[in-house]
Amino acid sequence: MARHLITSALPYINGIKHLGNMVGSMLPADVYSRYLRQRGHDVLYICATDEHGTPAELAAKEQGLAVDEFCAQAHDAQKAVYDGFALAFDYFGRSSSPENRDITQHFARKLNENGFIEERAIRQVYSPADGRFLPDRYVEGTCPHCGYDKARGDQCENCTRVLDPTDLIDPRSAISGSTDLEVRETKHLFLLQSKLQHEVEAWVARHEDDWPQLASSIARKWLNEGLHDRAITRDLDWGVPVPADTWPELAAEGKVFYVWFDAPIEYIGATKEWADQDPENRDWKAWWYDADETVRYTEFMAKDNVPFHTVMFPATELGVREPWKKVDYVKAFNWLTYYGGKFSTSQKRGVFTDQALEILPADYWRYFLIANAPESDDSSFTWEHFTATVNKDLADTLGNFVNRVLSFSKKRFGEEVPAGGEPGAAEARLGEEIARLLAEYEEHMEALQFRKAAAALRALWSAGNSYLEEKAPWLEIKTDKDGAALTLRTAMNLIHLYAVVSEPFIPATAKVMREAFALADDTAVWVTAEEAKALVFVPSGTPFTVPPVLFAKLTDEDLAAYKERFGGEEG
Ligand code: B3M
Ligand code: ZN
Repeated sequence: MARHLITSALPYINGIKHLGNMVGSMLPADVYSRYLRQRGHDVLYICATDEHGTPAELAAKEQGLAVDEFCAQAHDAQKAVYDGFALAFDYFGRSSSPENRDITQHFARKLNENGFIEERAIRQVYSPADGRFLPDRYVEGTCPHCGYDKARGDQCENCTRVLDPTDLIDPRSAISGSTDLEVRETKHLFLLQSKLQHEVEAWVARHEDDWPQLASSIARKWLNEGLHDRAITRDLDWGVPVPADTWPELAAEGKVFYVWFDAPIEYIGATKEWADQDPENRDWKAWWYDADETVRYTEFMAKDNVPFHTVMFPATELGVREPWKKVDYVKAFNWLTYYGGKFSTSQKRGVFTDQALEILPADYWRYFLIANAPESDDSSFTWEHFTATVNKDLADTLGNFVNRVLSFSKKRFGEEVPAGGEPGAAEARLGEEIARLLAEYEEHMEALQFRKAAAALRALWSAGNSYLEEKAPWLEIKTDKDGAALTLRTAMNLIHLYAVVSEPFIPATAKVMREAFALADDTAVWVTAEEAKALVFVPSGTPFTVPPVLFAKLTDEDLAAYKERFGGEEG
C-alpha cells in the first residue's frame, strides 16, 4: 500500500467552468483517486478554488458584491457542480483561507532569509479614476506594430507581439475606460528565480524522463529560455498580505502577494484546512514534509499551467530550504475544443459544467470526457460524437447488457441468481479474456493513460455481450435449462465485476449495478485479474432486483435540441 497525494489545478473563482476545464484537471484526478482507493492505497485528493487577483475583484464589482462575499458564494456554486459530477475530493478548500495566508507568508519569510527575495522599485501604470495601479492586461490601447485598437498591455491579441503597457498608443483603463493614466513608481518584492535556475534544472532533469512528454517539453522550454526574477507582489486590496514583521513598509502600503505565488501554496494550505477540520486524526504535514519519500505526489492540469508547476512552484519550494514535497508526476492535458474551436464564455460557445448536469447525469459526461480526454493531442467535443458514444458504449454495450440479463433471468428463474450447470469451455474462455482485459485496464490506469483505460473498460463490457450472443440463453433455455442458468449466473457475475471496475468512471451507475445484488458485506474493493477469472463472486441463490434503465438512448431530437441550445457548427 502506497500513499498517494493527488491535486488538480485549482479552478479560478470568477465563474463556473466549462467541460474543457473539467476534463483537463479535476475529472481525471478523481478517476485516478477513485481507482487507487479501490485498490487499497492511502489517497489524499486535494483541490480548492483559486480566489485572489484582479479578475476576482472585477467579477465581484460587476455583481455589486464585496469581494470576500463574492468568493464565498462563487466557491459554494462551484463546489455544488463538482458534487454533481461526483468528484470525491478529500477536501475542496479556498486559497483565501487563513491556513493559506499563514503558509504563504511563511514561504515568503523563508525565501527572504535564504536570500531569494529582493525589494525593487518599478514603474507602473496608475489610474486615478480607478484609484489603483492597473495590471498590464488591464491597460488597453492601439498596438504600435499592427494598429489593432484593442491590444492589451501584456500582449496584442491580433499580431501576438508581447507588449509593455507603455508601448500602447492612446492607452486607456480596461476597467473604467479612463484615459487619464500616469506612470508611478511603486515598490515590489521580486523572487530571484535566476539564482535558482541551476537547482531547478537539476531537479527537472531527475524527473523529466518519467513525465509525459507534454509536461517535460514545456518545462524544458522554460528552463532553456532562462528563469527570470519575478515580481511576486501586487498593489491590490484582495490577496495574502505581505507580512508586516518582515516588510513593514510594503505591508503598510497594503501590498499583497501575486495570485500565482499563493495559488500553488494552497495545495498545502488546503491540506491544512482539511486537517483543521479534524486535528485529532489528520496529520497534514505528514503529506507534505516527506523526508522519507513515502508519498507519491501526482498533479493534474492543462498545458497552460505546466510552467507554473514544473518550474516556478518547484523553484519556490527549493528556495524555502525546507523538505516540502515536490511533484513526482505531472499529468498534463491538451485542449478540449468545441467543434474544433475554442470554448468561449463571451461568445457563449461550448458547454458549461452546470449546464451539462441540467441535461444529463454526471456519469454520461464522466465516461465520454475521459474516453476522449485530450491526452496526446487536442480533442474536439461535438454533440454528434457525444450522442453516438452514449448510445453505443453506455446504452447498448453496458446498459442493455445489464438490463437484458437481469430481466430475462427474473422472468424465467425468479428473483434469485439461478443455480445449475457447470462452467465449461465457453466460461473458461470468457474468464481468460476477462483476466487479460482487466490486466490491460489496470496497466493503463497505473500509467495514467485514461483513453486507453477507457478502451479496455469498454472491451470488458463488450466481452460480456459476445459471451451472451455465443451462449444465447434465450434459445438455450428451450433445451437445456441448467445451461441457461449457468449462462445467466455467469453474466450476472460479469455485471458485478463491471460494477467494481467501472466505479472510477461512472460511480453512480456502478453503485446501482452493485446494489442490484443483495450480497452481505459487498464493497467496491478491487478484484484481481486472477479472482475475476472464475466469475463466481455472486453465488446462486443471491437475491437481485432489476434496476431501471441505466442509460437512456439519446434521439435525433435530443441531438437537434442540444445543437440548437449550444450552437454546434464548425467554429
Ligand atoms: N487557477 C488555473 C487558471 O485559472 C489556475 C490554476 C492554479 S493551480 C495552482 O488558469
Ligand atoms: Zn498588434
